[in-house]
Amino acid sequence: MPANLTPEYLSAEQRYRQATSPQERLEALEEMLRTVPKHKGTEKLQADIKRKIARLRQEMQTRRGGARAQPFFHVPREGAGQVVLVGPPNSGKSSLLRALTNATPEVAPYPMTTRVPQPGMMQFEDVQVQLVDTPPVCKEFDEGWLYGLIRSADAAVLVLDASDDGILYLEDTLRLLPENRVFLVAHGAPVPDDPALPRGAYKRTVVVANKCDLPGAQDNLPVLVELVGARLPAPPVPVSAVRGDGLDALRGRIFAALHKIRVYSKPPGRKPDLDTPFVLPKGSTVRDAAEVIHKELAENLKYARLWGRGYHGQMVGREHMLEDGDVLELHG
Ligand SMILES: Nc1nc2c(ncn2[C@@H]2O[C@H](COP(=O)(O)OP(=O)(O)OP(=O)(O)O)[C@@H](O)[C@H]2O)c(=O)[nH]1
Ligand SMILES: [Mg+2]
Repeated sequence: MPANLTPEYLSAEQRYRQATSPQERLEALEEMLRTVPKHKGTEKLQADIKRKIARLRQEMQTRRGGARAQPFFHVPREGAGQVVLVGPPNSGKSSLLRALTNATPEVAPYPMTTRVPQPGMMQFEDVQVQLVDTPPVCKEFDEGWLYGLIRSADAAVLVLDASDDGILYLEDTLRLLPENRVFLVAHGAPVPDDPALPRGAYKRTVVVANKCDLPGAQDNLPVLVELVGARLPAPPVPVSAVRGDGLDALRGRIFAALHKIRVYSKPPGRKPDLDTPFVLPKGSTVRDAAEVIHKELAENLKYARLWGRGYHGQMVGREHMLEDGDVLELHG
């Protein structure tokens, strides 16, 4: 037992020993983790506390759930699209939700913190994207709704811990996802259209290696890639939820994974409304946009004028394919 434990720590430890309910034990353990001096000499002790917390949370969950209770969570879509944050335990999914949105999910230095999904809205330029923090994908968290939630999302962010040299959890994650019919594909990739698979099982995915601010991360990341790189949908992009590295670029990548475009409407003779884009699937045509912008007009649309990449008000037909950022003036 390290000698320099503080009185706060010792009293938390005493409370832990005298606790009469799992909730009390959990609170005492969390207090112990907060107050234990953080240095080399206490590393084993810290790890031991974290293990106890993880195990206790697991037990409490099982007890609450019971044999018949089938928890189920569904998150209604909002904004330009729904993107799930998935990954092994403790990789920083909740921290990323905190960093990218106004949501404040619980963050803690041990695995199995998140037990229910939590959404938050991420601003990217002039659109809002819904991010959903989820429980870890690991065999300890065994609730089928998690995979249903991932399958029904529009895209995913796979959050890895760049500083973690133990990949056992990650191995589990990469095995469990396909076992539960979730197939992660690169975010620019065409989604395979296999009728044998349930709809939406392929998820365009941005892979991030979080915690790149930690000293070990730089050396560890290439090792991680060496070990599991072939099974990742894309090379991991280093980010830090805590320090903010790479987060601006990440917002753009997440929007790109949605495969959507923004189209702005310009009423004839007036200025375009550049504040509120219409968000449409990539590949949408002038006709598709008209359906959304002005349904009645869409039916007898004569022509449209376009401003955007390479266009300066030229006339385009109904089948003209639009691009992100196009400004459209509809004429009926
Ligand atoms: N240094 C550093 N620590 C981080 C970073 N992101 C998260 N952490 C820490 O990693 C631990 C786990 O973070 P969480 O956000 O709770 O991880 P999670 O993936 O949501 O964990 P579960 O809900 O248990 O699956 C906490 O101690 C965080 O403070 C980061 O970018 N840098
Ligand atoms: Mg979490």
